[in-house]
Amino acid sequence: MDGRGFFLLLIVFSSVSSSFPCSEFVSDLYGEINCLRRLLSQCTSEKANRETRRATTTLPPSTTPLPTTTTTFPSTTSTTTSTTPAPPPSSSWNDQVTESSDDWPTPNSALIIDALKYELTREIETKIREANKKFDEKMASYQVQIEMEMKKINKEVRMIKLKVHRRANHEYILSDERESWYTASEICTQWGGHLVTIKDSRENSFVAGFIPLGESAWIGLNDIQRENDFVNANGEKTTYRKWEDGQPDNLYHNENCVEMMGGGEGRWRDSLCLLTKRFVCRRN
Ligand SMILES: [Ca+2]
Repeated sequence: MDGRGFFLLLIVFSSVSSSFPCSEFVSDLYGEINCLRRLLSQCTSEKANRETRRATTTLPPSTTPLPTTTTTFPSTTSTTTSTTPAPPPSSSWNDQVTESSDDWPTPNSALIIDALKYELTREIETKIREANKKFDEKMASYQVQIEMEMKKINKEVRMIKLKVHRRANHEYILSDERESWYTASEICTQWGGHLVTIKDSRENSFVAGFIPLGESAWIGLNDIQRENDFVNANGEKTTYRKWEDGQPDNLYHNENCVEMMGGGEGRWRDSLCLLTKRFVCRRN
C-alpha cells in the first residue's frame, strides 16, 4: 500500500466511524498515544518505501486499482493486503536505466572530452613555447643593446679621464684605446669635438709633442669620399700638409685615412681606415 492509499483509508475510516483515529482511547491517554505512534510509524514506513521505488525505477502509469486494505483500530495488529506492481520485463528495465542515465558521460562523450583536453593542452603548450621564444629573443636583443651602451659609457669615462692638452682656445686629447678611423671619429663627436684638424705647422708640432715616439694616431684628414681629395672630419678646409716622403701612396688602392707619426716632426701617412690606432680629438 502506498501513502496515498493509506491516507485514503484513514479518510474512509474516519468518515465511517465519524470519529478521529484512536478516539476510543479518550479516557486512556497512554493507549491513545501508542495507537497514534503506530499510525505514524506506518505512514513513515510507507513514505520511505515509495521514495525508494521512485528512485530506482519509473513506475508505469497506474491503472492498478487501489489496494484493498483492512485495518482494525485500536487493535495492536493490522492486516494489510497490497497488490504490488509486477516488475517490468528485463529489456524494459534496461531501457529505463539507460534513459535515466542520459546526464552521465557515455564512453563516446568521455572520448570526446579527452580529445578536447588533448587539443587544448597542445595549443596551450604551443603558445607557451612561442611566448618563451619571443621572450628569449627580446632578452638577447636587450642584452646586446645593454652591452653596447656599457661599452659606449666605458669609452666616455675613459675619455674623461684622459689628459687634456690646451692651446689657442682648443682642447686636445690623445686616446689610450685603439680604434678604427670611423669609430675614433664617432668617439670624438661624443666627446664634443672631432678628429683633430691640423691647420698649420705650429699646431702640427703641438699635437706631435704628446704622441709618443714610435707610435701613431689618427687625425681628421681623409679622402674617403673621393680619391686624393683630402678633407677634414669637421668639414673645415685646410691647405697645410705634412706628408712623409712618398706619401700618400694609396697602397693597394685602399688607403683613405691619415695618421700622424709620434715624436719628431709629426709626419703623415695615408693608411687603411679599418686599422685600429690611437687618435687625437680636438674641441673648441
Ligand atoms: Ca686614398
